[in-house]
Amino acid sequence: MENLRKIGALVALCIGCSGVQAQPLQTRELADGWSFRQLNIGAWSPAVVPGTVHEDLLRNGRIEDPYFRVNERSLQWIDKLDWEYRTVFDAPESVGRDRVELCFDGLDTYAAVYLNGECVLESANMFRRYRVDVTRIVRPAGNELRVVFSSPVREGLERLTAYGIALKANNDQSELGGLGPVKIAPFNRKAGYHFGWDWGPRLVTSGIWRPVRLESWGGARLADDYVYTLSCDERSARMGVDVTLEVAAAGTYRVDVLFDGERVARFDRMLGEGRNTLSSEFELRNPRLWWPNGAGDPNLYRVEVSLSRADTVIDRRTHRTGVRTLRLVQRDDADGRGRSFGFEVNGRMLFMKGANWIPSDNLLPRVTSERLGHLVRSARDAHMNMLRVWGGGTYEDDRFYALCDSCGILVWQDFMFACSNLPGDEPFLAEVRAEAEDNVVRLRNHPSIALWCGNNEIEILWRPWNATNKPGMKDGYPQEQADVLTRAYVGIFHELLPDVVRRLTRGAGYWHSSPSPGERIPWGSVDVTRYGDVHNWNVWHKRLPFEHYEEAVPRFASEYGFQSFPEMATVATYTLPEDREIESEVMTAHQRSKIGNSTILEYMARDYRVPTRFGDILYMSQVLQADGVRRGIEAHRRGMPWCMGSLYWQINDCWPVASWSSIDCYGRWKALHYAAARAFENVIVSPFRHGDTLDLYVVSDLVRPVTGRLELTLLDFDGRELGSRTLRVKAGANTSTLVGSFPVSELLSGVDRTQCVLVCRLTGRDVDYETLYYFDKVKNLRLPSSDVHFAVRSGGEGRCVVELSTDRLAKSVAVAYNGETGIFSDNCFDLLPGRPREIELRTADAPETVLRGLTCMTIDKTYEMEK
Ligand code: BMA
Repeated sequence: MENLRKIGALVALCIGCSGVQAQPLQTRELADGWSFRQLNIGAWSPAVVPGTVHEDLLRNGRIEDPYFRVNERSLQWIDKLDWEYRTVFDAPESVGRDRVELCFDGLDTYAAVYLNGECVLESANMFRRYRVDVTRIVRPAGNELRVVFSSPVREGLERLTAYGIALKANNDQSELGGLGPVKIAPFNRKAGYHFGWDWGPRLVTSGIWRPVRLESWGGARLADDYVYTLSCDERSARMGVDVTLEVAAAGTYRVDVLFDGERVARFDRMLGEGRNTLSSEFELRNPRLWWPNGAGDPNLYRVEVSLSRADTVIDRRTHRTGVRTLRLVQRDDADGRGRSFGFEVNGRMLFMKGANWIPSDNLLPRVTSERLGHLVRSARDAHMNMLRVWGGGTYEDDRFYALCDSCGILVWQDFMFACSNLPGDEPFLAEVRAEAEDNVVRLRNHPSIALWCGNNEIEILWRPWNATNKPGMKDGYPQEQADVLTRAYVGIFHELLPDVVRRLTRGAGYWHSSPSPGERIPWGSVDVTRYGDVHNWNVWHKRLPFEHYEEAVPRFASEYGFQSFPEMATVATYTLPEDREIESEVMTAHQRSKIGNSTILEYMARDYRVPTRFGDILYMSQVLQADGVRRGIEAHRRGMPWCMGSLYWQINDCWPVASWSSIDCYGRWKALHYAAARAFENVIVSPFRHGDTLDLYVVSDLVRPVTGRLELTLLDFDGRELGSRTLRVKAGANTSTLVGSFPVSELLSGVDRTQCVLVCRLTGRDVDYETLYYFDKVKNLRLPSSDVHFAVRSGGEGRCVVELSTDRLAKSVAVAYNGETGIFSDNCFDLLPGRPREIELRTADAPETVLRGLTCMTIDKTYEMEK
């Protein structure tokens, strides 16, 4: 279908006495009529743009689903070949225009573009947008557009040879890719995870992965506008706006800037050919500030910029932005032994609650707006206010940041570098510079962007400021090569990238690496829990118990986490029944951490018991992950204001796999996501035991103190009350407060600790929160056999309400509808006798149908199997 969009409803007009032809810019999406084939070989097959070679092969029935069983292994030939795409299009609107441009929002990765046989672009960076002047070449009809992709593997190998120094990239699964030990990922400006990761397959894609279009314009066009907050409070805001025009024909132009429908700037200027930037400031009275989720509303304003010539609007840009100030605050501690690390929004320090974000598919164009929307809304619904877009993936689509803007989710934005050292030759640096400029400009209007961060884990691996080569990635390099690579590191992360952020934003924050104790602080020279941000992998990679989270509370936890398997409904999509053993070939192909299964089982044996049935192991792994990561979240929040952020690794998946995610690749919430939603509420009660003492904390992110009653009730597993006490509580605003401390023996007063639970419930003006505390590990509890009962009623259009009740304590109840667990409003919680609970299910099915399809898992059921 032809898609011709006219900017403004106007046709070409000849206005007044100026005699100037003013025509609106016209955009033609080039999404149709594409076909593809291996370069110069065989017949053309239909293709979809945006897309990738892998998707087109799949759609044409030439390969099998790469995510099914071990199919990935037999698809490694695709990245060794060259491919070509072509389409033919008409462009009558281009006739007589000053400028016609071919615009690519993303080419993955090594592409040569030919229009009517002429090479108009050669690209080598999937993260950049390209705009090519084709005025001379385009015709009114029958244009042939051809894009040739050369093998990213061959290109990577050529770059490695030219550079002459091998680079380390542990996550590059080169063996699987048929390259033996040779790592090429760091030489390409292409998503690192495409080469494999410890949660992802190796599928090295090529393709026109983002939209392509033709823009025809006369006179000038709006290249960009940047609207920013200089200062603001509830009474007024001082704003700035920079509008950049691309002028093809010198002349007089008018630019109007509308903010929330009101004109806030008008420029009437005589402009010369080339780029022109016009700047202005304006005031807003009583602005509705943009607040992160939980701190207020994420208010957005509509910005409209129009460009006119001779009274005709020839180009228009609209978007939404927010009014807010944001600072990364780092202050030296009074004792000189540390430095704070926290985010201040609109003058208020906010605790960052959230997770790390990876790309949502290996075949990126498959990530629909629905999938993105579901994930970002799931972050919001779990009371998160920050996502970290991790450096081994991609700079996300505009849609993602728009969703974050409207959900109040701040974005810690890594530049796309992760876990490898990097070349520092001029062509590479030129790509990095262009990519950084392009993405900073593309994303800087989003109020959600909180911080630009140079890279993921390269500083900690490379240790540029440490005198010796050990320990670290430098190991094995002769000194002169190590010096070259250190120079490359410093050049990119301490010069080039901060310079781009400084030049192209009004004061956006830059942090050179995550994790880092701070600018040029050698690793090992300070206690990292006192400085900067921390990736705490002592739990999991070093197998320390979950209690370690409580002992090592950092200033900002930007990564920590634990794996689980996806639920059975997800496992069923990539396995056959005979694969359903966790050590089967197929299950291990969907478990990319070499220590994955053994680590899960080791921790499971410590705190729970390892069930024998496959489905029970999947379930138990989720219960374990939820409990472990929740402990981390609560430890970080109790550590407020010393600690000001807790981002677990990781919220999403890129394919069906065992991983650290809290939502699987089909959008199903794991037990962790439900647990995170409870642990990230604005006000929580958090019990913490040390020795024979149980401390009770109230952690609050609210602006005013919390006053209320904290009821502590000891119950046995049949629901009988064994004791209770009530505390009047006053907890500080925006901090963590110890509200009570009790000897465990006093709380238990003779009751067997394996047969009771302490219900801690805080009620008050802004709060109604309940949490349960057990006095022993779950494996030691004498869990009774529970009998969970369901009742279902309609919850209005498209929803059912499921009421759960039980006769005895039901631990970690995971309700499933037609075998699916991660689709309820809440799930995987402990259910107490006499305390029914309601959860919601989005479904068009009738309540009676839903009732018939409900089942549930509980810990006691998995234990019973072993009896
Ligand atoms: C972190 C991440 C990823 C990795 C994860 C789990 O450090 O940055 O590299 O997937 O650990 O190992």
